[in-house]
Amino acid sequence: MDNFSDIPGEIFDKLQAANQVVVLTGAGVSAESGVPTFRGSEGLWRNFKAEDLATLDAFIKDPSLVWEWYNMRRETIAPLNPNPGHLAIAEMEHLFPQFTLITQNVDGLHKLGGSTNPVEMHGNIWKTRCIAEGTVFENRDTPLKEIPPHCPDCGEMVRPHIVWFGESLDTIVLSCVFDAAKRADIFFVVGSSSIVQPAASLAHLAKSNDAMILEFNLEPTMDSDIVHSSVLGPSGETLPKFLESFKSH
Ligand code: BJW
Repeated sequence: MDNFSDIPGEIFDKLQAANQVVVLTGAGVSAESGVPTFRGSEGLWRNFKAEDLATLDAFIKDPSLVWEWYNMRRETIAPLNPNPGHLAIAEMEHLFPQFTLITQNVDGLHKLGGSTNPVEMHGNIWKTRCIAEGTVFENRDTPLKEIPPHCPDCGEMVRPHIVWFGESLDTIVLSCVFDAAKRADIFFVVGSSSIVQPAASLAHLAKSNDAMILEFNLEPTMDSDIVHSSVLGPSGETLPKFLESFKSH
């Protein structure tokens, strides 16, 4: 569906009555800001194999190579700004009694866009973690002063504070996102291919607890068969329009 007059009034009615609204975002929400997505023809992994760079094994084998890749991405992201999709999501926080923003993105653009407490499931590219003590530090150096960087406390190497393939997510984060999905009345999935677990299971969990699922994406995804409504188009355009239609409903 790409025409807002086609959205059944029932969806806006349910949204109006909703207590708990949850938004799950993926790389697509930041695409219009200039952050490359992971998959697809313009995706980051068109030229790199994920297992060469986004795993602990890759980091142990060649920390400098992995840090070079992150350094390059940090330099790409640093000058970028939130787009109208991020701003619409930040506004949603004020429209519903309970609102949870869950993001798979590591770019930090939701916070820059005004969202107060995004749950960053996969970590944050502006944070590093000491491989010896696990201490997390903010590091905004672009470019990095040294590759690989070292811990300001103990001098050991640090790694990106990011969840790589095969790694478990933080248990507090996991219980927070599963709990939010279970309690959701309305669950939005914005700009995610819905391929990567456990994030991809959240909409299914919400649906099995009777939530209405709304998807915003350029194209149909793995979730499209379980959604109540799929809004096709760039989320920087479709989300603000959807919100305006909702507010005037
Ligand atoms: C737009 C748009 C616009 C574009 N507007 N839309 C069960 C079965 C098989 C495998 C597994 C399984 N459970 C776990 C796994 C393993 C793995 C996994 O899911 N693999 C899949 C590939 C199958 N998961 C894990 O390893 C996770 N850990 C875990 O589960 O631990 C327990 C365990 C371990 C091992 C085995 C079993 C259990 C950890 C996952 C960590 C994910 N990390 C990454 C990379 C971090 C590196 C980094 O960023 O530096 O996080 S993967 C990468 O994908 C990144 C993203 O957050 C994540 C999701 O991608 P996303 O956001 O959906 O982006 P894209 O590019 O895929 O899609 C973009 C979408 O936007 C597209 O649909 C476009 O159409 C759309 N779009 N422009 C609107 N303008």
